[in-house]
Amino acid sequence: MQKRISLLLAAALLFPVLAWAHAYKLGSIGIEHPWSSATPPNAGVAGGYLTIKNNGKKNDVFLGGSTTDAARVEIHQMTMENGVMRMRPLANGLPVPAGKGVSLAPGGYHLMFIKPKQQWKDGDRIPVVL
Ligand SMILES: [Cu+2]
Repeated sequence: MQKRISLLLAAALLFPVLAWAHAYKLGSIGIEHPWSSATPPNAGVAGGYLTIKNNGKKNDVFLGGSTTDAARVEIHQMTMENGVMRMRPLANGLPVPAGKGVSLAPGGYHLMFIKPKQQWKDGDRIPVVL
């Protein structure tokens, strides 16, 4: 059973300063398949996933986002340490090299929504500004 919540991405053009180091390159950045898993009641966090494509000629950095449905949004990296899955925030953002794509997916990089304001149910749509 896979429950998926779509993330409604606000037009990045309206909020370039919040997300992209190089706002003038927004035209070359593509966002694909944003989604989140459903949460149990009173969940402390929720994961968000998407693919970012940089079709430009310059490297870029994904710096994060915001949403009205959680306290804040972090970019996390999942790693194995001594057989235990751990995750930590990426303090300097996630590099998106020129001509390449980066996927945020379960088990790897992901958006971490801290303190969702209500339970996220299958079919919900969560607005996120990147
Ligand atoms: Cu996380």
